[in-house]
Amino acid sequence: MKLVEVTLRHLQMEMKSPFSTSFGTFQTKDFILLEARDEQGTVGYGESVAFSSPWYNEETFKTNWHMLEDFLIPMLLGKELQHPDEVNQLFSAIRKNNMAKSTIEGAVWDIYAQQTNQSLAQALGGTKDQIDVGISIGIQDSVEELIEVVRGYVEEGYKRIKVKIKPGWDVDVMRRLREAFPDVAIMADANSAYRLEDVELLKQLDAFDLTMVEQPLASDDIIDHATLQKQLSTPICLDESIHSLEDARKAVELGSTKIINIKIGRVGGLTEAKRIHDYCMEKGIPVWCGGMLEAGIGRAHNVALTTLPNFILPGDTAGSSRYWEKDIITPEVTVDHGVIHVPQQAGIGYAIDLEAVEQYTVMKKTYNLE
Ligand code: OSB
Ligand code: MG
Repeated sequence: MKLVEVTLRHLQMEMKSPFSTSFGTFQTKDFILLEARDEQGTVGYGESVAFSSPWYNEETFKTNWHMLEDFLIPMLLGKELQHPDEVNQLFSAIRKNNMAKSTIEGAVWDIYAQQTNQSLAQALGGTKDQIDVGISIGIQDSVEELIEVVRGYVEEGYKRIKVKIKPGWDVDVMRRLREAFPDVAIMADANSAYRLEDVELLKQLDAFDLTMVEQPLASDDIIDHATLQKQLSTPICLDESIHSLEDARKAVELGSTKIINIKIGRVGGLTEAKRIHDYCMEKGIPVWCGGMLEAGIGRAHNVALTTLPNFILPGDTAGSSRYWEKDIITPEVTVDHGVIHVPQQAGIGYAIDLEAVEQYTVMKKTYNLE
């Protein structure tokens, strides 16, 4: 396989409803859709999960464009590859910028799966033909509204409800949610809104039988999380702190995390995501697939990754219609009683909807060999 042409598009899509976290609110999504063509004419797609502001991590839509245009695309154009894992190795010469790396690595995996006549799930070593999914719910204006929103998704069959918390929207919210839904799997995601000094407050969450609390402390921390975990009975799950297999190993060895949220973009691509999965499986650490409010291409990649056997807990990969009036793939990703049926065709198993893509395109640029 050898890439001969890459096109970057700036897509802009409006979310059906705003999504609020402890660090900010999302309404309009600006992101990069990457199309790569190899010398045999096979076309693969990748989606950047970087947001337009550096709130979740340091990357942005624009830093990803810069990294792709000035470094990553030139490194891959014309390069003969036997296997997508080689991309991870090649890119190790460039520090961080994991979401940018993942954007083009994902397209290479897509091409590889098509050319070896396997679904992306099979190409990754996936074993499931359906995956269990949960849903992540942003901070609402009132607890009453939150309960109504949760009720709707519980009725749709989502297998786990995650709610965002932040100081002032935490213990009381979780108490009332647990009272309203005594038997539902519920978890909380703080997106780094607390400090170790908040331990007494965080300990109060132990009363609500939460499946886990996600990333309570700083995004670059694995030391204080270990100290906190010793005082909590609720398992801690790290998200922002884990960028690589090495990060995962250190966090697990320190006891900073009992569960890991794997996001393909955050760890630099599917190859690294699979390595973290394999390591966690060996260590008895369950993993699940996180979400970045993806459009269809990123969502399809999440579906494929989640078919690996240690994705034991339901992920955040909800159906397309939870986010978008119209997604950029056909069919859209649909959830049936909390389950996504994994497509079996070669490649990602969802076709790009070029008409929708054109509609959302703000700008595009093509890069050729030579
Ligand atoms: O921390 O998992 C997160 C959305 C934006 C940024 C960070 C996170 C999230 C979510 C939503 O929780 C997951 C999704 O539905 O895609
Ligand atoms: Mg999170």
